[in-house]
Amino acid sequence: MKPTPTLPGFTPWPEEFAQRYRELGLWAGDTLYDMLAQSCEKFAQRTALVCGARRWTYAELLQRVDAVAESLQQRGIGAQDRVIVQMPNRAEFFVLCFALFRIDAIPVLAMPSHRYAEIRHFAETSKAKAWFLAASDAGFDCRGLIAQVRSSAPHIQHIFFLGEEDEIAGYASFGDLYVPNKASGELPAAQAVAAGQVALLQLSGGSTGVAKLIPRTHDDYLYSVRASAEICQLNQHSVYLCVLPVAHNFPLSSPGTLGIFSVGGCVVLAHDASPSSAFALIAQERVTLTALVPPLLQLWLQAKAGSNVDLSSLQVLQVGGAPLAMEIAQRVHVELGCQLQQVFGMAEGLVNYTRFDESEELRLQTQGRAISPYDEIRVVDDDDQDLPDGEIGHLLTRGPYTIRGYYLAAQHNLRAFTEDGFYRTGDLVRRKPSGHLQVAGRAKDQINRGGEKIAAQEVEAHLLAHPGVLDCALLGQADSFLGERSLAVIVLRETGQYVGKDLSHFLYERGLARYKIPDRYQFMASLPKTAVGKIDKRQLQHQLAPLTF
Ligand code: AMP
Ligand code: DBH
Repeated sequence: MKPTPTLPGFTPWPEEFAQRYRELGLWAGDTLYDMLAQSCEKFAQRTALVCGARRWTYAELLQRVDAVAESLQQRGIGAQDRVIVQMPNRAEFFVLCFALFRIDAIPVLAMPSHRYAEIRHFAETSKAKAWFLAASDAGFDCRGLIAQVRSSAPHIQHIFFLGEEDEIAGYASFGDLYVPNKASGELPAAQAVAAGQVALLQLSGGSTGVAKLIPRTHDDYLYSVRASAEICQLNQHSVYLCVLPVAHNFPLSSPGTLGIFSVGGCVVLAHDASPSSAFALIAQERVTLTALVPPLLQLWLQAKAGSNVDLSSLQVLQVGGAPLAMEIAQRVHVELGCQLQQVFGMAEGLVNYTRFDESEELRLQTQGRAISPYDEIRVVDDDDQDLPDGEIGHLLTRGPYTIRGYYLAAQHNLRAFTEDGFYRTGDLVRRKPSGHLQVAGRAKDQINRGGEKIAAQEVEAHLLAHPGVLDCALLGQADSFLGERSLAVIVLRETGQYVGKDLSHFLYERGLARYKIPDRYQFMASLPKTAVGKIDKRQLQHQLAPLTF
């Protein structure tokens, strides 16, 4: 009998649910490493991964994974240790993650865009033992960042860089991991890792304070990946282009790169998100499937017009992460020559897809239906009373791959989940009798900036730390390209003392990721308040309504 989940701070499913999911065969008892190893048995010589000039077969990928697993183990990284993985779209991301799965260590999936404020928080919450990052990301020099994180997170014993020429004195480079530093180490049998254990910590977009960590087990994550691969009809001939940041839940698991690995297909990594790079890779590698957020889709449509690039291999274009306008959805088939699949998902679990055989109306006008017949969906009013189909309400969900609690967040979990374990998504939806959902808005205090989620409270807390700021509120404002941009409404202690640029610079200096820095500022004498003295954002939005970008 394998051990039951042991990571403190992880909320397991109640035993009766876990047992049911196992009996139904949804939780198959394999780890994410087992999945890769199984594909390697069947498809050893097929290409698993294309990254720049590098092309690795499944056998070559697995061999690197095992070498790195051994190296990590010899450096003292082991069962349930947390490791911050902040990697760009490079092959090493997979080598590292599968190696960590192999030794039962837990990647904390940070984004390359994250800076001191975020990394410090992940490090402190997870008590990570190691941190992997790219030495320079788009001109950003990480030396200062490392020094800051080092001093606030002494438990980080290892820092590894990815890069060719970007060795930094005193730190190890990723390449060193291919060479085990001692001869002795033997890996424990892969079967020693229990599939019920936490496999990875995903990030939530957050709606309060700071991003919460999302514990996903091998069993639940792999179920969502395999079921997604089936819905998307993937097979060993599928070629997936990964344009979005590789660690994000959408390109990782819906069905994404892991879905491709589960069927013996090929993952092609785009090193940048520009349409020209993506188009060249699609033509060259005969890509069949990719996933975008709505603003990227708009850039693709623009770039495709008037270009004679060959996208004929592309069968399916998935779009998700943020609301997609009907007018744009309609253009996919006509202008790009492939089928649109809408994906409405969340790193906490539930993922919805439109299916290929559904009517055009469903495919263009809904965000799909849940992966699993065992996903439980409720649409409720403000008092948690169920609403009839067709009415807009709060989406609550529970199921075989939706978490029962954020990691180490007991207080927050009381609000984010119902007593009987439904996750309060914060999304407002309308359900059709067929089970299809239409996203109609959101109740959470979050801004969805082209798929990148910003918790208003997090940015407000940083703004309030500025000595000149008396009061503030971060709002989303409609934007035809990003869907929403952020607007900071500021009350200064002394009128005219600071301008937006000063505040942006302040946030930047505090190490806030760039996408969270407000797009624009509005200065006011005071903010409208509710009866209990909270900022009345609805009223504020109303007052500012005539403003456009
Ligand atoms: P996160 O919790 O950070 O993983 O973000 C998930 C959230 O992104 C969902 O709860 C929605 O608010 C939003 N989202 C994801 N996909 C879509 C979509 N297709 N349409 C509208 N909103 C979406
Ligand atoms: O936005 C998301 O987080 C998201 C979108 C589509 C997601 O997590 C997913 C699919 O799995």
